[in-house]
Amino acid sequence: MEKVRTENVTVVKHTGSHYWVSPLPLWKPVCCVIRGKIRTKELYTTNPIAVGDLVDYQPQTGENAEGYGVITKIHPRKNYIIRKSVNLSRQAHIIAANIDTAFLVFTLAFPETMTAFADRFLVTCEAYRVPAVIILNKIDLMGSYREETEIFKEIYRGAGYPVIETSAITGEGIEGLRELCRGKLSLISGISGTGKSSLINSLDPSLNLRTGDISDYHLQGKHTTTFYEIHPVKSGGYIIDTPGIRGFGLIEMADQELSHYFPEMLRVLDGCRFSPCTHTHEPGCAVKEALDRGEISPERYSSYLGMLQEETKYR
Ligand SMILES: Nc1nc2c(ncn2[C@@H]2O[C@H](COP(=O)(O)OP(=O)(O)OP(=O)(O)O)[C@@H](O)[C@H]2O)c(=O)[nH]1
Ligand SMILES: [Mg+2]
Ligand SMILES: [Zn+2]
Repeated sequence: MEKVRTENVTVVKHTGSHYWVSPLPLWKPVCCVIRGKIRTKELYTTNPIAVGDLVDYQPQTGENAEGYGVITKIHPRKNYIIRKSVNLSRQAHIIAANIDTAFLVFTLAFPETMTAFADRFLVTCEAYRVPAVIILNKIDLMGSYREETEIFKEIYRGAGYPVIETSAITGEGIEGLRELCRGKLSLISGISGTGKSSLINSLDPSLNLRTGDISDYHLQGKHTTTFYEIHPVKSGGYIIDTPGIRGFGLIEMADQELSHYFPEMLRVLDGCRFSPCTHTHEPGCAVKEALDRGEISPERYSSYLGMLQEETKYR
């Protein structure tokens, strides 16, 4: 039998205590567990290992052991996306590691999914140097939200983020998405029911991922996708499908640091008279001047203020 690589393999699926790992591009998942202590720098995370992580494992030997292994080492991460749970434990959860692009899926047909969530997610992407792309999905339903759609696009393109529009139903925008995914490991994230799994199915129908029934989404806690899992896409690239997230808690960061994760603020903040500047009450603040000139959107600025307050409150 041909020997399959056991070092530097990618974690392709995470379910509770099990991690499926596979050498890429060869697709041959092996089911692994962690035994003993795995050294990671992050403290207080609910998961020491996440999809996208590169690990070494020891294949199990003996009867019926084929296809099983024990993870022995985790390699340093290029980047990762982490969120704090919004409940009292404030425990952190690593969503995925070593990703090239983070897609954030929105749909204005569910107006609740708007900017506060987007901005928290985007700040985390900036803090961990993950390029983010916003997807406005279900544009086939956007007829009655045309104005909101235009405003939304203006805010995020103005902040410096690509915004693409798609429909998993009509296929609009799917070719563009396909090009962005080719040759990359992409994360697809967003609240439940925005169409993440449907979009991946549009890219590669042979994956046949389970998608939700729209009428169920009014029930609280409904999540169709329940695992973090990497899927190889036929036209090239790998996509991580994720369960919908309801709230996105920011990891602690210093007040002075936060504005560095708003690209439109980072562009101008060297011009602030005071350094560090919180861009709230300080005179000669270049961020507030840019806000007055309309170069920074009031929505994004007020999101920034909200995060500042929240961070202070939890400290
Ligand atoms: N009209 C329309 N419906 C869509 C589109 N994309 C997805 N849907 C529908 O939205 C519902 C939810 O789609 P899913 O792909 O399961 O959503 P999800 O984001 O993966 O949801 P979770 O796995 O729970 O996080 C399904 O009924 C889809 O058919 C779209 O572009 N247009
Ligand atoms: Mg899904
Ligand atoms: Zn300032």
